[in-house]
Amino acid sequence: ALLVIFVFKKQPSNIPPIVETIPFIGCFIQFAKNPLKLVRDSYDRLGDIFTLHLMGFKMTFLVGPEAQAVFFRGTDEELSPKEAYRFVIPVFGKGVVYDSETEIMYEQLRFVKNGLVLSQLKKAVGIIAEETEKYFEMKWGDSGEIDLLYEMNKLTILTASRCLMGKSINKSLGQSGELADLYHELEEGLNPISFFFPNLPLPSFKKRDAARAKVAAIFHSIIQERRKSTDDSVDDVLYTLMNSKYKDGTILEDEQIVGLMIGLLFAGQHTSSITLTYSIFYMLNNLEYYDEVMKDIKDIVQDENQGEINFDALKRMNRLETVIREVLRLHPPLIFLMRKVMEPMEYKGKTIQKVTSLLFLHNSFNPRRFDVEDKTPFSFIAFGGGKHGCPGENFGILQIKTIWTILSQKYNLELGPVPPTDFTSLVAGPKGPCMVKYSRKQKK
Ligand code: X2N
Repeated sequence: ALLVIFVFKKQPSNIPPIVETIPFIGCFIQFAKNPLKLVRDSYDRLGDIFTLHLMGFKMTFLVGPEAQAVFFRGTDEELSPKEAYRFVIPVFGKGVVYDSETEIMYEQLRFVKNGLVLSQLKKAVGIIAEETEKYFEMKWGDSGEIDLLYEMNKLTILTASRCLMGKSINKSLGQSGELADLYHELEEGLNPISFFFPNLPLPSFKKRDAARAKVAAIFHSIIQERRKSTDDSVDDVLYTLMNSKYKDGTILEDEQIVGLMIGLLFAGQHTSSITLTYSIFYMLNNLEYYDEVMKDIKDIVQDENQGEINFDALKRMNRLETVIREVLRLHPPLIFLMRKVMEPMEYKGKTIQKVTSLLFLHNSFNPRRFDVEDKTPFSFIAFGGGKHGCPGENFGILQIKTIWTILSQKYNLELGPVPPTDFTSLVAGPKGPCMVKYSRKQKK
């Protein structure tokens, strides 16, 4: 049994707090077990704005479209993402993403967006399809049993890194997966503990720093090679970054490009592989949607495009898109988006102080909800919103659509019920292993 101590601290604000807590730790234990349940229970009791005490932090939660609007409409001066996400700096690097002046951060965001414009996405589909085809032919064969999450993670490392850095990355990834292993060690540093204690001398942090140095060396050499290369057919995200200029006319430092690459590779990999895995589980546990998706693949890809997968065909696969969005609504890989409150803000007569977060509420699986457009602002926030809205949204969805279109035409799958969520990692995904049996479909 848990010892519950009642503490009545002087509250710095007039937002209802959870009072039955252990000093300092607060309700961290319930939070660590199932953060969404704790927040949902608190929402039922206290409404759409409340404060939880966690490990010495006081976190105010904003729940639902109305409350979330405050979050997304706040300026960087009022609600700082930089201050809330400091713990990613040792992994991504100094001077990039959330560790740069607000102006510079927005310019870097613009460079990333330029690397993911429509013309680039159209090319990305071809690259993702090529890597995916190769992967299944080399690794899966005719039949077997695999951990789907693990496999999709391996595959999205390949596809995302090819789209970011072109073929130059294959050498490093090919060498007995050296980069993949290094990358894994690097990411061990991005755990929930590091969020609460960014400066704790954990053993994994030494590994993290060593791994970052090695990953950086590999990326630096790719940049150097690219500079010397006479091949002018390359134009991936790396190319865009190398040719971007800040407003003052300067270009990105190599160290900044390396940091952005590490951040983007992380962003493009875990969120996608988790969402892809959950989407597959939902489709095969709700065959009515599986059938609809497969009919679209037959009509659009096989009949109209003679089996070729391209951007326009994928764009028209609406049911697959609504399945993915519904999975994201039910299982957002990023369960909290955070800001540090720099200046107290008002919501419904309540003063918001300290850190603010927000999340999603569970419901039943119904992709058809997206058949009618919901015009409520900030009702779907798997990709965030406002000025910091995810620049990778289209890329991520395309990546999932491409991989599923190829996988589902090749194989029949056999799997169990939808797995519960593992909240012990920073990006929340299905509890593994997610064992799946596959066998090659007979060619008709
Ligand atoms: C008691 C461990 O401690 O078992 F990546 F360029 C790249 C998301 C920040 C989530 C913080 C949960 C704490 C569980 C503790 C880029 C694609 C981004 C965007 C359980 C036993 C990164 C911290 C999660 C606290 C919940 C950071 C990502 N698009 N990717 N058990 O977002 O965007 C990027 C952006 C965050 C959190 C927590 C536990 C740009 C334990 C042990 C203990 N959370 N959480 N991205 N817990 N335990 C990203 C946003 C940015």
